[in-house]
Amino acid sequence: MSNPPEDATLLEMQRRMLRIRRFDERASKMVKRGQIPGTVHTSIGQEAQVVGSCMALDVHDYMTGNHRSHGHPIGKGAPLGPLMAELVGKATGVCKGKGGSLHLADFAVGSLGESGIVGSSIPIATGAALSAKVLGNGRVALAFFGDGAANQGCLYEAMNMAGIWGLPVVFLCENNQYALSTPAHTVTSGVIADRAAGFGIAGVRVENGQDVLAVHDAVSTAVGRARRGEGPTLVEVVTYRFNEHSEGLRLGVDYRDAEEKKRWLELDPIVLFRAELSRRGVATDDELDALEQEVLAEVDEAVRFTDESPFPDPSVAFEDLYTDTLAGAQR
Ligand SMILES: Cc1ncc(C[n+]2csc(CCOP(=O)(O)OP(=O)(O)O)c2C)c(N)n1
Ligand SMILES: [Mg+2]
Repeated sequence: MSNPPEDATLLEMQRRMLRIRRFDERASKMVKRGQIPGTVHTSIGQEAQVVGSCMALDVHDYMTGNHRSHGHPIGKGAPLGPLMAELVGKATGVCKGKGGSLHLADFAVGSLGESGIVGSSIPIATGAALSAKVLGNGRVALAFFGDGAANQGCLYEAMNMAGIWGLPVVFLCENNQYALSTPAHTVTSGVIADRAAGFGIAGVRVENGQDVLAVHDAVSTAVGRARRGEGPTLVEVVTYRFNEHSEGLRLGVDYRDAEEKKRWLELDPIVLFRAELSRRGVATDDELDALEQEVLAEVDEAVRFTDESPFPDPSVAFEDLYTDTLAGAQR
C-alpha cells in the first residue's frame, strides 16, 4: 500500500478526471461538425484509470500511449489549450499541429507520444526506461496499451527484456474489455496480469478500475518498485469505455449487450468519486459544483485559444520530422 493521498490531491484527481471528460465531450462534438480532421478516440468512462495512473507518476516520468491517449497528458497536469489546438491541427498545438489526436506527444509532461499502430509504443516506453537506468536519472516509464494490444508479441519481447535488465517500467493494460468490436474474452487466453509471472516480473489486476484510488494505489506501488530499482510491473486495470470505439464510427452491429452497458454506465468514475469526496468531507456540494464550472470554463477557453490560433504554414511541413542531430548527420 502506498501512502493515502491528501485532500488537495483527491480534489486534483477529480479536477483532472473532469477535464478529460469535458475535453473529450467537446472534441466529440467538434469531430462530428468536421472541426477536427479524422476522428478521436475518447477516454470517457475510463478517466479513473487514466488519472489514477498518471498521478502516480512524477511530471517528468515518461509515458507512452496508443490511439486513445490524447487525454493522458491532461492526467499528468498539462493545460488544455495546446492539446485542443493539436487535435484541430493548429500551429499552437503541442506538436505544432502535425500530430493530431492519434500521434500526439507532450514532452512538457513526459509524454513521449502515442501511436495508432496497436502495441507499438510499448517498446518505446521500455527504451525510455533503459535510458533512465543508464543515465541514472531516477525516472520511470509507463506504457499505456489496451486489452487488444495485450495479444501483440511486442509486449512479451518488452516484458522479457525489462525483466532481464530490471528496467524501471510499468506496463499498464487498459482493459476496457473490447478491441474495437472484439470482446476480450473471445481472443484472450487466461488473465492478462497473470502473464507477468512467465517473465518473473510483478503482475497485478485492478478489478475496480472505476475507482481512481484503487488504480492510484496499485500504480503507485508499481512506480515505487521501479524507482527503487526493483524492476517492472504489469498492471491490468479493468474498465469500460462509455462511447463508441471512435467518435462518429457506425459499425451497424451492436456488439455490446444493453444490460452490460447499463451496468457499467452506473459505474461512472466521476460520479462515484464525487460521492466519495462528499462522504470524506473533502469538499462541500457547492465547492464540487464550482469545480465542475471551473473545468467547463477551462474547456471553453481551450476552444477559444484554438479558434484564435493559426494553422501552420505549409512551408514548415518538413520541419521537426527528425532531430537536429540526425538532420546534421545527413548533410
Ligand atoms: C497493428 C494494428 N492492428 C490493427 C489495428 C486496427 N485497430 C485500431 S484500434 C484497434 C483496437 C485496439 O483495441 P485495444 O488495444 O483494446 O484498445 P482500445 O481501443 O480498446 O482502447 C484495432 C484493432 C491497428 N491500428 N494496428
Ligand atoms: Mg480495449
